[in-house]
Amino acid sequence: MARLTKQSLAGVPAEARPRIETPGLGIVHLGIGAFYRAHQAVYIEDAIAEGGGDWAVAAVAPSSTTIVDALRAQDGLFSVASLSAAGARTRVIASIGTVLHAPSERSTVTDLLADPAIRVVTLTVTEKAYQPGSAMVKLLVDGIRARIAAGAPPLAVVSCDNLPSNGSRLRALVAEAVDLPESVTFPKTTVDRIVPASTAETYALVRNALGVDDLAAVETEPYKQWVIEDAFPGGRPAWDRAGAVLTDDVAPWEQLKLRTLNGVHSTVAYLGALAGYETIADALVMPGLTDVLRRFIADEIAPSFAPPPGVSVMAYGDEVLERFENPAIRHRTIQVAMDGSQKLPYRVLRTVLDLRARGLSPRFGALVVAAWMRFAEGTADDGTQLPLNDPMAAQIQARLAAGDDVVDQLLSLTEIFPESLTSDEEFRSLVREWHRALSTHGVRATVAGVS
Ligand code: CS2
Repeated sequence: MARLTKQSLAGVPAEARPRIETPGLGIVHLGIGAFYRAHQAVYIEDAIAEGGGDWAVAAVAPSSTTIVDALRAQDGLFSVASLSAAGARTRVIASIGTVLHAPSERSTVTDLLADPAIRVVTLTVTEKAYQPGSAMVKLLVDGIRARIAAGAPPLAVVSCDNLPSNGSRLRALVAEAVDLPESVTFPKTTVDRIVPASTAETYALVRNALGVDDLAAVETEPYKQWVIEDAFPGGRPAWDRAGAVLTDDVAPWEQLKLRTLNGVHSTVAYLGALAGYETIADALVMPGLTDVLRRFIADEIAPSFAPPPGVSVMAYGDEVLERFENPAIRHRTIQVAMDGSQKLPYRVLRTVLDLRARGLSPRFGALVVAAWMRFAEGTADDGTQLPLNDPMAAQIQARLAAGDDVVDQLLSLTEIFPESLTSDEEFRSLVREWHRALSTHGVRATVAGVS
């Protein structure tokens, strides 16, 4: 079967064709994973369709060559299938203008980062890349240095990863190595769309819908959201006309999303994987689980922060649970469970800390921590092995090997657990109780027995 290309596009059903002709470049993006393709790439396409402008993307892969090869063979085109019980809608996206591989084309990337035509840089590089000296930070630093040498035309550098104050965090990492001029800003954003890793089924579904093969296709849910701090000194695509929220204050949205959606996602991932469920949607049928999640949201997540004006955390939480139940999205529990050492602090431990500061008991927060510990131990309730895919896997395994008390051993990982939590005896004993229940009775009985 023919591949998706500019030429084969004529044979693709009209309603699935791109909304735009790819314009000139205006954005460099680092990290071309499935999430990027189903989220920002779509917002950019829609913003160009609504408001015009030279805002096509130079998409840079930090390591993988597979995606580079796939997109190059397709003139940068790829498709996004949004799936729900009501059916699928597939559309081809044309907002990527060129594709680069950072390790082998580094100087092309740094030249582009210095090019005045580029006015926005976006990043989806996952939590673990936000470390001093990471390849991503070095690349940005070199690019921004070159840009300063070229007269520092205005630039906005936009982190689209699930971290609190992502823009400030990225600015701090870059500022360690370079004196940042005022013409370079780091707007904060909150991104949201559930995008599982593509599988053979994704490619088959898209082949059926388009009549051509697309090896860069992604599947996702119909929902998407993007809240962006409006600080773009060199201009930006008309994202507001593409459904994004442009605001002065991203923080309440970020807390809402990280603590509710991501916090609950991780909870379902650990409990679900331990109980033997393959996907998030499958795990939600576990008797008693949605009651536990609703109580976690009502008793602990909602009181831990001030939501955006007019937003009810409970209503948002119910919408999140409905999204997780989408039967057409096969998001694997072990995919969401990966990198727990990087995710738990922002998704769950901040909620726990804020509750403790208010003198409230973090009962369900402790359950998530205990479930993560059981997951890290590597064996599901039915004896199946669970993969510990985590940049701290070696340290976690070393602690588990160092002593019999799993809770004490893992709570002593200071990169994950702040001192105020490890010295909190009430928290420790809550984690210990849940860990004992999960180890002795398993997840299903523990969840069903929550009163
Ligand atoms: C998920 C997120 O994999 C994970 O850890 O919680 O990728 C989640 O699907 C997105 O943040 C949704 O916007």
